[in-house]
Amino acid sequence: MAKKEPSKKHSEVLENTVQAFKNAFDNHIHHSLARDEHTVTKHEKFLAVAYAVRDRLIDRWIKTQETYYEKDVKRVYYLSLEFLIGRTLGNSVLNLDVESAVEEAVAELGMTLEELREEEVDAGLGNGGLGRLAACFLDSMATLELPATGMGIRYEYGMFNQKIKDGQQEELPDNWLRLPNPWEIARPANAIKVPFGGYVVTWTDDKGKLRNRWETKDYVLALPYDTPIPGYRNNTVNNLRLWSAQSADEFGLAYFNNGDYLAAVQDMELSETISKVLYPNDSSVNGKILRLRQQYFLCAASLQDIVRRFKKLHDGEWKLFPDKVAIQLNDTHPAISIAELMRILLDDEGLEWDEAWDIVTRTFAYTNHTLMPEALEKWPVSFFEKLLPRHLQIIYEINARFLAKVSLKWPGDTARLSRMSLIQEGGEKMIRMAYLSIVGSYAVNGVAALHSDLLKTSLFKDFYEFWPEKFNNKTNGVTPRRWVRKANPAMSALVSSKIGDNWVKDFSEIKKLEKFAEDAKFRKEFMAVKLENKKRLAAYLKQTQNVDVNVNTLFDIQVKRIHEYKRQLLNILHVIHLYLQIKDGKKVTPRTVMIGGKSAPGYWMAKQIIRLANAVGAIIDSDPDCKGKLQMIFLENYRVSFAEKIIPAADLSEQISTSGTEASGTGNMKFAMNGALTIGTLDGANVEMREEIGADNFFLFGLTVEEVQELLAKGYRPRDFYEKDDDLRRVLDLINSGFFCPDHPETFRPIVEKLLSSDPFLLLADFRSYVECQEKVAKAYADKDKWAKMAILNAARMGKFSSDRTIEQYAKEIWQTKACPISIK
Ligand code: OX2
Repeated sequence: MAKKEPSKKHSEVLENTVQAFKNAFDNHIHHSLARDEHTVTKHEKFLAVAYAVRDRLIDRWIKTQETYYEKDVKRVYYLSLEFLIGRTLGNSVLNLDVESAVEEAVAELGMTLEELREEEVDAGLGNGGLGRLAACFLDSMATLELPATGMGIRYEYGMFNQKIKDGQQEELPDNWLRLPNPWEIARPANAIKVPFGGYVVTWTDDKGKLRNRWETKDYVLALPYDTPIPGYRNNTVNNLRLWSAQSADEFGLAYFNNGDYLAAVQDMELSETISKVLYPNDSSVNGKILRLRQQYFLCAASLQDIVRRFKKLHDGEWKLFPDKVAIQLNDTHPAISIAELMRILLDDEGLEWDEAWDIVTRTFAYTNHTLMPEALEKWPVSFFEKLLPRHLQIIYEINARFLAKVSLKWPGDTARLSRMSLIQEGGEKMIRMAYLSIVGSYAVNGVAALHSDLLKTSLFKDFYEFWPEKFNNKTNGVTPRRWVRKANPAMSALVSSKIGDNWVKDFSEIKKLEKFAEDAKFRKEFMAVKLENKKRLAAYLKQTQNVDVNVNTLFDIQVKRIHEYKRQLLNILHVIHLYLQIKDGKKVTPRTVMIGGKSAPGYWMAKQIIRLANAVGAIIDSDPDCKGKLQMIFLENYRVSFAEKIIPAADLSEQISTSGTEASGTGNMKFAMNGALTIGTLDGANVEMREEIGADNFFLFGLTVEEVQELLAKGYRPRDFYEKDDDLRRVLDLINSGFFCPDHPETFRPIVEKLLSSDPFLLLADFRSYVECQEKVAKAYADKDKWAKMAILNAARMGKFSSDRTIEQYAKEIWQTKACPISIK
């Protein structure tokens, strides 16, 4: 018998030459996709390229995970119900530094990389800012070589696709996994059992101590799917672990044994619905029990996984846990983790309460993303009784101990006790998830300076008085790799030709561009790039929505979720005002106003706003007087890959929320980085952007937070503004007259009625200031050269808003984690 070859450890990494990529495409077309050159489809070519790139990621991924393990580093786990990744191919190719090799090799397939990129479907596992922030953070954590893992849910259906039919939003399911997802690797061997329901058993251990145990027969399996997350031009490849729900074997077995086959299969389906669909609500809660199941499913699977990894190196050394693990809660959605870790430490590991609580409160940190009351999660106690009885006990105990401490500090202050209780009494008893998050975490942060201050003075005032040291700010950021380098290749090339390309890694270097604002030739080049980007968007709009836009007009863009507080309606009121100006024969600066974004399916008013935008757009379109002067377009199905085309083409970015309502905003940052000027209020991160960019290069309008609060306190009467402002009155009267919907003239009356009666977001109070500010914008745009200067200064002064800066602060000030460089040799 032939002697067995000694097994070779697979440690060599694949080559990145053009030839190596060509061979890899060939190989994947044949062996992974079972196609030949005659039968391979465009999409399969994309898959072959993606597999070839993935192979290279995997080499580094394995090495990264090995190194973390060998060095026994402190790890960060970023827990989030949403990761809005978008497409991956372009980003991976960029970060791996194989752009030119892949580009050249792809030519062999008769395609360009750009064409192939269009084949990829977005991974739309998030609603908006919160989910996209998580995706930017993954990119930054890998780029900064931090030992970090993202954990979330692998929804079978992501954010719905928006169709505009007869001017109204329709939702279509996003069946993104119908086509194979080349980036993920299933790990069924690492599946985890997640219990639900059942009851709590109290028992006595051999030392005579009373202990608790959660018992149930109801389990769901959590299957991990891993996606590699490469850093920018280092060897780090971190992991994004998404859990998919599958029925646990034993679950259906009883039925199978009883011979009721169909009932068994039905029950299996029930458990699999947990990861079926993303709840499409941004900044508002959904009180459905399935959503609570999703949340616990993520928490239970993630915590078991985290604990298992810790025990591999440190079994029994529980005191070490906070030195090896930091868990960041992306809003309160994964807050049950706090109770889950307590349950594991108390019931499974046998720790005492004080020991366990000390570990928990040195492990978790919580990020708050909103002040909006409708987004503050509260779960009925009855849901917990049904689904998570042991966690309910634990939360009661946490609450009792916490309130005892509060009452020591403020004896007899019962009002404060009931305000601060984790349990809201009066009416149906509810668990306040934000309070659980604060009590169970060692750090609590807001996402922009203003927002973090408002947390301390309003929403969490009592908690701030009790634990001032827990509260801190981490101003959001976005990754310059995706949002400048990838989305805007032409501007990136121009910038790099002047200041080198290290800004992609160290975005503070973008400041070097400032001096070129004074260079007339550069200004021309910069605006030529903008024009190219506008043409690229125009071509895409023609192809997808069959609309013609004039690229020589001011591109005035507002893209984000549709929400009353974001005030798309104020934007529309201004457009109607411009329309009336044109009808009066006044001269206007030619503009193309674009509004895009999804409404939550059940949010009636947001849907009316979409409808109004489309109706006004259609009237303007049909009016020859407006030709070449004014156009309004609703951008259908706004999503990450669309944003990458829209944002580089903008001249003006609309960031017009009522002061005090938008926690940060991140779209605002993406626009400014790409050389758009902002018209905005002093809200969220706009405040800090304006500080950096300079007041002269920012179009500010509207009431400040203090003025808003004052106006509301003295009794806001929107009708007063209507009565004293002729332009405003004309606009509202025109809507009310049915002009924009002649067949059903009553359609938009509820919008006007709400504005005149309550107007909770103060559109009427800010209208005059907004219109005047827009006049300044129009004037400024007429002076092309001056505008170019301002645009360059905007791009050049956005260094602070890289998510690398944000993540550096999280790592240093919250997580206490350090970079762990990876060597592939
Ligand atoms: C969003 C906030 O509305 C937005 O202001 C912020 O920029 C983003 O989170 C990232 O921090 N759901 N989405 C948000 O908050 C919640 C809750």
